[in-house]
Amino acid sequence: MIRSIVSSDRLAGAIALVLAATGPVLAEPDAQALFAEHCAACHAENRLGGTGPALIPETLGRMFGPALEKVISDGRPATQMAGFAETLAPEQVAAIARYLETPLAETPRWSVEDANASRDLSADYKAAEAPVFTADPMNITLVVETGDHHVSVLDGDTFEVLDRFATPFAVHGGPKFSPDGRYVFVMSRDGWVQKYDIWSLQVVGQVRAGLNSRNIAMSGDGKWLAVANYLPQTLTILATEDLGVQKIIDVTGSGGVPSRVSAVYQAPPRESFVLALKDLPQVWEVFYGDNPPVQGFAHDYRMEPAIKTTERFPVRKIPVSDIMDDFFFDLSYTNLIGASRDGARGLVLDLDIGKEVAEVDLPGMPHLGSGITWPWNGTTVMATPHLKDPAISVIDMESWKTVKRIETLGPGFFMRSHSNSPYAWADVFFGPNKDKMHIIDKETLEIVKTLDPEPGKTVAHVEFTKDGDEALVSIWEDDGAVIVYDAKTLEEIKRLPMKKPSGKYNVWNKISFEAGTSH
Ligand code: DHE
Repeated sequence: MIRSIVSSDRLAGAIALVLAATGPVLAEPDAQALFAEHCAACHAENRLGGTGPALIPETLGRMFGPALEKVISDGRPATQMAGFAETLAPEQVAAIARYLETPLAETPRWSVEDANASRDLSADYKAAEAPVFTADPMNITLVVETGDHHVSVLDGDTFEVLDRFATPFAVHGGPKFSPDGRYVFVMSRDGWVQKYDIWSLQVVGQVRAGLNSRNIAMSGDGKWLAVANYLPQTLTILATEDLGVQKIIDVTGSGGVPSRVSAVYQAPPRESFVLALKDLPQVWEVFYGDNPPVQGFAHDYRMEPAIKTTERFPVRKIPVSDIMDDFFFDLSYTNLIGASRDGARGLVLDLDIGKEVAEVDLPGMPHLGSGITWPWNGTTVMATPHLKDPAISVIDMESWKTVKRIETLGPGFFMRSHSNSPYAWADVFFGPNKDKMHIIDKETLEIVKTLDPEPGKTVAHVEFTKDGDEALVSIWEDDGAVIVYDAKTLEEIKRLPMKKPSGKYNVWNKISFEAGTSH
């Protein structure tokens, strides 16, 4: 009896050995084990990221299927991601890709302690007493290069690259400057917030504020940075001084329903951050000032719970008739326009009284975050592109009526202008005319010129220099460029090679809340 057990054990062992030797042929690849062996050292066993980015559907964005398999096989140029084509069979690569596309079983937590433990302040950083360059610090322009995850720091007069620093993986949204323009903060989709000292041209440090984040907003006093998160469903408040986590606010409605935060916006005159929520018909306002304005606001709000003055970062919850996304604020930060969930209209919310006061006709999924304003015919107009409509809507901000719909060569993503420029620039991000850039006369509301800087290549996003004399345009390709145009003659002045340059951000235009740029 004993003999037979031993011999059957031996048999099982022999079968196991044969299976192991011929594994890829006889059995389905064990994706989890492959991940643990080849990927977890950088991306963490739980896939939430380590030195490499988080690998979960929420952070992979549009990198699915063959695109994901290609990165696993070939690696990513100019990053630490090596290719595994030599080590892994194609079916093993495919199995890992499917595993990465699978949502996590449980929503992970990210506590104040977790976030603070991730904080990494550079030991080499030494704050300079004054800018270490002769360029005008107010005319520095940053270029986010998503091709190899870097930011280039440009002298806005000579367009010389003063520095180029590595960022966390996949930066999204506009970097936010301290009110004096000295420091800038950038955020990656997997929740890392990096602080950079422009005067010293050095990275100060970074902290992981969330696991899957949307964007950041700077408080008017420069003390706090708010981070909007999808995962977990929270708002993280960081101290800008040392990147320490001050508070993580759970975003839940009545009945405990959690909501992702689509975006957080700064509202300096209100001393608040305003939150767009993805899953709740509410707009949240989080006050950071020392005296939250309870008295002035108390009469008409259906607040839940009531603001307590002793609480740090108290929350006001404003119920709205529909889920609202992608906000645009008037210059006084009293009214906000949000896109309705059906992408067909804009809702105007008066933040002072906490009520919707108008509806704006905005079919075709407006991209309000790119909206800009300018004075026109005795009123102020706001112009926004549409992600699903080849048109730009121009809205009167007093009557909230559409003044004009400007037909374009395709749906656009970004718009920009400058108070010293007679023109508004609008890209055509989607479709066959993605290589075009429209120039709109701000008075006649007509397209006066369409630029075609590099046929066949995506041309997008514009930023002006401090005085508005030049406009910088991205050739949004891996081997792309930033083209500098004379903003008056519309002639090309210079072409700077860049790796998939996306957004560009001029210090002065951002900290002075220039009307021609998004905030
Ligand atoms: Fe963005 C800004 C949301 C896809 C590049 N994008 C923003 C902002 C929001 C937003 C709310 C304003 C935040 C801020 O600057 O503080 N973006 C969204 C989406 O919901 C959307 C459609 C889907 C998503 O996957 O998140 C989306 N965005 C994209 C892209 O695919 C873009 C083109 C490439 C990328 O890098 O992901 C892109 N978004 C940008 C850029 C800005 C931005 C460059 C900053 C523009 C600026 O001038 O301030």
